[in-house]
Amino acid sequence: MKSLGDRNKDIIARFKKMGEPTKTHVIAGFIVTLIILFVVVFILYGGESILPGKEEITYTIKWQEQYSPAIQHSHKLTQREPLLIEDDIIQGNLTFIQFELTWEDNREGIVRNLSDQLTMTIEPPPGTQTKFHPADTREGYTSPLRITATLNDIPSDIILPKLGMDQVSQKIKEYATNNGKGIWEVHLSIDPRNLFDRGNDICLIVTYGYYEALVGEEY
Ligand SMILES: [Ca+2]
Ligand SMILES: [Ca+2]
Repeated sequence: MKSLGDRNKDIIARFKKMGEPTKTHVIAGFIVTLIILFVVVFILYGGESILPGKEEITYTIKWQEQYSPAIQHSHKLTQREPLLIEDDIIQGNLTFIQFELTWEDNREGIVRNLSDQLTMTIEPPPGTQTKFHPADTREGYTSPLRITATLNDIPSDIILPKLGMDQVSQKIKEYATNNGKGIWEVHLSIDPRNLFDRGNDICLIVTYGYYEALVGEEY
């Protein structure tokens, strides 16, 4: 009986004796077998051990400011009946909210400072951290009257190397804020300032901005 070493020597000796075309066939067959083996391993193990893993993805979070469609309120405002307009803002991550009051005096006085005088006062939802520009109470003779409340700053972009999508979602939640969310009250009153003028038609336009996360990935 031949030993394993002797058998290997026989195989090598036979390979040496082969003609060149036969040698090429043997090598080609060996390469094809290797490729088939590789494909089988890839299918069996889902390629996870061969391709870059999830942990090698770098996620980036960029924040983009979006703007709401205008909310419009049209009303008749009289001296006898001041108005209270309420807007329930359900959007989170607010950057600002703006109130713009416009009107055209139906009985304009000859003297400019006898035109209708309108007063707008804004009451934010309880506990809101905000700054008003120019102020939360605003009086004026000329249209429009505009008050802007600034709310939350847009966060800086974030780079998250080697983290899963779950942790990215968690990070986005950490930057979410409800500051400014809720019912905003707008108190309106008018002084027509001439005898036969009872008040005026007014239009209040409310708009707000908010930030949203844009997630990108790099390998
Ligand atoms: Ca008027
Ligand atoms: Ca008037």
